[in-house]
Amino acid sequence: MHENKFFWLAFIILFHSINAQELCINGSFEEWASGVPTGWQKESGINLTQSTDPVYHGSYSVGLQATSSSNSGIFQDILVQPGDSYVFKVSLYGVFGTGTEGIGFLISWYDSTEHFISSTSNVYNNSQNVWETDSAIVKAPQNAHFARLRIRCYANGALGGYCDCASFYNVNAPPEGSPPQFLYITRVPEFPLPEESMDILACVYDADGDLSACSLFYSINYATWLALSPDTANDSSYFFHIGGQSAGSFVRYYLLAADYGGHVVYSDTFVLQIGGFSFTAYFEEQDLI
Ligand SMILES: [Ca+2]
Ligand SMILES: [Ca+2]
Repeated sequence: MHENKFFWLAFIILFHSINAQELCINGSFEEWASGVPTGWQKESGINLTQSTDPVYHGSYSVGLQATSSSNSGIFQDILVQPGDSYVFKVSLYGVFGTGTEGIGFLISWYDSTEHFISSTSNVYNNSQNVWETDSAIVKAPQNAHFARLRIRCYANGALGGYCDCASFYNVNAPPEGSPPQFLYITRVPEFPLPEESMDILACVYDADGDLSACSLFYSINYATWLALSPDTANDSSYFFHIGGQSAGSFVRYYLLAADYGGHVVYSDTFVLQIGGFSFTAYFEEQDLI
């Protein structure tokens, strides 16, 4: 047990020097060995499943099923700086219930002699059968040496739910993550007739799976830009509808995609003239569509 722990602490220090921001190992639960996600340890009284549905990010999440009325789950130990503040963030998908009938997480602090210091309060899922991302900002006690990140099932003797995308970082060094990218943007019809509406389809990819929004801005005849929310969104495809315009009108539009990591990216601006002879798209940024 101790050997295992110090192996991971050493690994975390190595990992930390490569990637200075994200401190949690295998937070997306993509790597597994012997039925347990790599980097995590399993408590007694819990059955884990390497789930492919539901999944918030990547190919797998972890299902937590308590075998009794005792709260139990998985944990990972991470070295901390005493007095520093950290964010612990986990995506939860509760299936049995909410609060103490579902799943959740907390942190227990330990000193350098591995003695328990204190625990934070629990954070539970508060919705059911849908992914939610919950977070806690916590301060490491002055005598803290490591944080034990704990994700647990609170439902009694039941499958409480699934978790994915666990993240732990110092508030002064948040992970950079990856920005969303527009894979393609298409317009149907490509050349709308006067008073004929058009549909814009945008396909957006975000490597770390934390896309939060995609919206479209358009302007008719160089008037004020108007924001449009998608009519429908299906996975990473977003559909927008711009109403018909009179002959000769100039329609301009661009799209915005944002993620929970604070990234905001813009597409190029597309320009067309309704029923006109010339149709143009121009590019404001070379590295975008
Ligand atoms: Ca995952
Ligand atoms: Ca992202």
